[in-house]
Amino acid sequence: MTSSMTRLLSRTLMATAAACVGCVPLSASAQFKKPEDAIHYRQSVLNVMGTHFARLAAVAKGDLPFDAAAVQADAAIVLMMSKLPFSAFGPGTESGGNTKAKPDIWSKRAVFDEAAQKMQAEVVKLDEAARTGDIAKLRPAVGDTGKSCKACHDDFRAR
Ligand code: ASC
Repeated sequence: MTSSMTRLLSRTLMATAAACVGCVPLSASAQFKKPEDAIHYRQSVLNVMGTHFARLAAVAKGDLPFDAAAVQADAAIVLMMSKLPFSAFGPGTESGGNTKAKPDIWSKRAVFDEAAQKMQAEVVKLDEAARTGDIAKLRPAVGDTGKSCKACHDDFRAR
């Protein structure tokens, strides 16, 4: 192979790898062998999202010092995680593991999807606010995001 062919091939591979970053949520939908695997996956993602969101909430409350870089990193993780859980609420994953998911998720799917999209939209704004480096912008975005978490939990998660 000539060196120009090698360069072209490596560029093509890099472009393919970059494009695949965006297909993670899609590919995730087909990869569960058992309902328990989907349940474990969505609980794990939501746990990581909640852990990093809780740090932002603590900063917003003044319980943790404002560190712009840490805030941006936490928000970026929340943003990525926010895209992942919903492909793991597929048909047949109502039960199996240790789930608190209510049957309404599957019987009122449009309402659940709307709540999910509301949270995802708030998280996009949260990430934008975090990237301003301005705690005055972070605070209301944390409040709005927290409300969207709570709304879905109130309706769709058993106590
Ligand atoms: C969190 C977390 C949630 C939300 C919710 C906001 O930190 O784990 O589920 O905030 O409690 O009301």
